[in-house]
Amino acid sequence: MRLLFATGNEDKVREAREILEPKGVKVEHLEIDYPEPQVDDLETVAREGVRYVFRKTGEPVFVEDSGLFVDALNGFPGPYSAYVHGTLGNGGLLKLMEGIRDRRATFRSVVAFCDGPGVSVHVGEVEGEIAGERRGTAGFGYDPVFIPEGTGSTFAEDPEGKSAVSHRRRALDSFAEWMGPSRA
Ligand code: ITT
Repeated sequence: MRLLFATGNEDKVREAREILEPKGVKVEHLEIDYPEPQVDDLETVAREGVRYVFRKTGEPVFVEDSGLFVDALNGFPGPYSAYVHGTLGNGGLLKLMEGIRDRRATFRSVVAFCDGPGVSVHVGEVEGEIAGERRGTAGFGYDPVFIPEGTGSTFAEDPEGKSAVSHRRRALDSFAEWMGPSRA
């Protein structure tokens, strides 16, 4: 089965392919900008985004909205993660965390799929902490500063580990399971 993935982020497409193609789902990148309402939950952004894209294409399509929620910052940057990464970057996040001992954070991914009137939503999360400094060169975005629980390595130092436990892996596994062998 072939599915469109509407995103402006090539790295997300690469990871979605690694996760879905072994399950028989061919992921095709649809580069399209969809309006992202400035609301504070990822699910609304993903639901509205996928409806917008489905209206345009008429083809089965999914989008994914993700965010990094830092406990000590009351969940910031959360739904504003893309903006914050683009403006402050990882250096800015580390600066905000200076002197903070509680470094717990959660990466969350919301995948929304539409192939008709309804939208199905699948959520994945991974808990971890914000590193003291940038480490590693793989991946993208916040990967050099996020250490998943139970390992000492950032996502950027351990891309295989990332692929096994990431928020995107968990959301897409749940999506693939929902699709089942008959759809996939
Ligand atoms: P879309 O076009 O799909 O929206 P985007 O890059 O704007 O692509 P998001 O709004 O979902 O995506 O991104 C939230 C931010 O979190 C953005 O800065 C990403 O780089 C970052 N991010 C998302 N997933 C990540 C991951 O697996 N590792 C590191 N950073 C990630």
